[in-house]
Amino acid sequence: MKVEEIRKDFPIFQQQVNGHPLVYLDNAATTQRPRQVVEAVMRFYQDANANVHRSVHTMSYRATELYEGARKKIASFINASSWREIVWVRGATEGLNLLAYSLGLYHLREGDEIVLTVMEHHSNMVPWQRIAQLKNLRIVYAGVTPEGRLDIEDLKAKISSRTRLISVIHASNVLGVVNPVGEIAQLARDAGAIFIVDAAQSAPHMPIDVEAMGCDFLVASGHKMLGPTGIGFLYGRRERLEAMEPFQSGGDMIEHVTLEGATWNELPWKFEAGTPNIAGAIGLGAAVDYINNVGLTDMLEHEKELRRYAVERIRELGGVDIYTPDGDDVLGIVSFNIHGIHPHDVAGYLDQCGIEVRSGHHCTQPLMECLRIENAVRASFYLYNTKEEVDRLVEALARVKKLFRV
Ligand code: C6P
Repeated sequence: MKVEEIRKDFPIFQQQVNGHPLVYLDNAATTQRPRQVVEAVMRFYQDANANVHRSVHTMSYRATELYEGARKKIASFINASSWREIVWVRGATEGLNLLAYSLGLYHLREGDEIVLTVMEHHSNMVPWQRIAQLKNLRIVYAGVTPEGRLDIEDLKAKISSRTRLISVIHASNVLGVVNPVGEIAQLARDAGAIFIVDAAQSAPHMPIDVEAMGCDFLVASGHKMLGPTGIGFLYGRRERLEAMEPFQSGGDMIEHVTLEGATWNELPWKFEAGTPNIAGAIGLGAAVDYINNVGLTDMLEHEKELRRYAVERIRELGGVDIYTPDGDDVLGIVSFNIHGIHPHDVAGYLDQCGIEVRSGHHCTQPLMECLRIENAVRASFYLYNTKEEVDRLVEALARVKKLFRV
């Protein structure tokens, strides 16, 4: 991959932070945007701005074409069988809330069980907990193995005749491990359960094929894959979406309204109430074009190589706990702690060196509890990162160890 060429598309890397060239290693939180994405959003506002679906004028047709065109790009990006299976949402969080409420309120009954894992992001835990309270459902959690992988045997043991739904993180935002979703899809089918995949951390980094995976639903966030904030997508198998009630209600999601009630629009608009994030969807379409041009397979190899290199060099420092397991099933994420230094102090020092990483619980407090920690430092890589940047990270870590005398 021509990383130096790629970096030229990202104006943000031309700046200095705290007197140093910016090293951006917080890509699991949000990625940077190439100028192609920024320009697509700008072009929409400058040349084609209007509301979608509502008006018969030329500008509205133009906006609608761009907006719906972006949806088709997402459908092909994840190999959905139809663009009608792609619902625009604000991000993975809204996608999971949509599912928790639309499925939970109408399709789950008292005593039904939901299987999650302890490595879920809070977004795939808290909405289910709230629905479980409302509807008297039971949530059971599959654990992680000591080396930091999903305990698949435990997951199998947690599936029972009462299991109605299984929802699983595809790639952990802390451990970087990719879960065997194909195998879990088969377990869900055997149990007659709905299967949901949280692809917030996988869709930006590895090819996704929802047909081959066999999931019923999948969610992802645009801002973690070079796209704008406030836009993401929910994939849903057509017959599942057809059978579901809407989440939010208002304009555009209806077919006909009387004073007594309403009927619903066709898919996918049944789930898109109100004026959507038109510019965001168009920007995400441009982001997908950019990723396709570079090639996800090459990106994945590059990011895994950076992770391998970073783990090796961080390990050499000594006095470090690394939570990310080794293996080819691990994406470009390294989570660690330096003995005797609080992760926020590490991240604060790195920031002084122009190096941006995340520290904290990463919205995975139950996973942190399993790891017997409260917080960790996390470096997460993307296509524009380099080995030289990893070197700068490791050199700064060595300095912070000296500074704290550990
Ligand atoms: N993780 C991180 O730093 P939103 O905020 O809706 O775009 O994505 C939520 C979400 C859902 N699932 C997973 C696996 C995630 O990693 C995230 C977001 C960020 O790890 C922010 S907490």
